[in-house]
Amino acid sequence: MSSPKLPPGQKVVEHLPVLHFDGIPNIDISKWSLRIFGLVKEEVELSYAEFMSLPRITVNLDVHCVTGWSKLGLTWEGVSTREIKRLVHPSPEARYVMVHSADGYATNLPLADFLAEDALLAVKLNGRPLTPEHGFPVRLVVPELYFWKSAKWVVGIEFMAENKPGFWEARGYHMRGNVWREERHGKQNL
Ligand SMILES: Nc1nc2c(c(=O)[nH]1)N[C@H]1C(S)=C(S)[C@@H](COP(=O)(O)O)O[C@H]1N2
Ligand SMILES: [Mo]
Repeated sequence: MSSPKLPPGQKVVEHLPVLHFDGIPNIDISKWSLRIFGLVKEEVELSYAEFMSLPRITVNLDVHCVTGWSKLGLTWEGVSTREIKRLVHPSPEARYVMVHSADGYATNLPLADFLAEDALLAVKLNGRPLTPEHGFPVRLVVPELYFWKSAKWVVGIEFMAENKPGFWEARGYHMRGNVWREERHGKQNL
């Protein structure tokens, strides 16, 4: 039996929509940096050149927006989140991650989901550099969780002991957001 491709309550779309809560932030690559901080042995701040010199992986991942659309079969290239873990050595107490974005967005996820085998900080989509509307220069992409967890325009990754709600989680979305369990909304958030 092959595993289902489409999570419950989702419809396939032909083209990847563009969705964000506010505008596309203006990012000057000479000033951009990725700060990895919180419960880590070594805090790190990477320049664009430093980030782009990290080893990369290429994965095929479907994306599923909580509003009901799914785009199947996207190819993403970027830095594995496991590479980020190797860089900073999170402390054993770290169990959650908050991802911070240049547009003021943030989203929280369990460390185990952040470190899923195919999870990555993507710099390319379908062989081309990310466009500004899809998160240039760097966006998170995590499998199995609704696409709101895949923050665009990432500038910070914070390792935490306690779970905290991000932008949508504070507005009623689920703290985990697993697509197969249909974890769309959470009552338990705050
Ligand atoms: N920084 C940031 N990341 C974000 C969002 C946002 O508003 N700001 N929206 C999320 C939501 S709800 C979705 S569905 C996807 C959309 O990504 P796309 O525009 O590349 O399709 O980005 C996610 N990441
Ligand atoms: Mo979404």
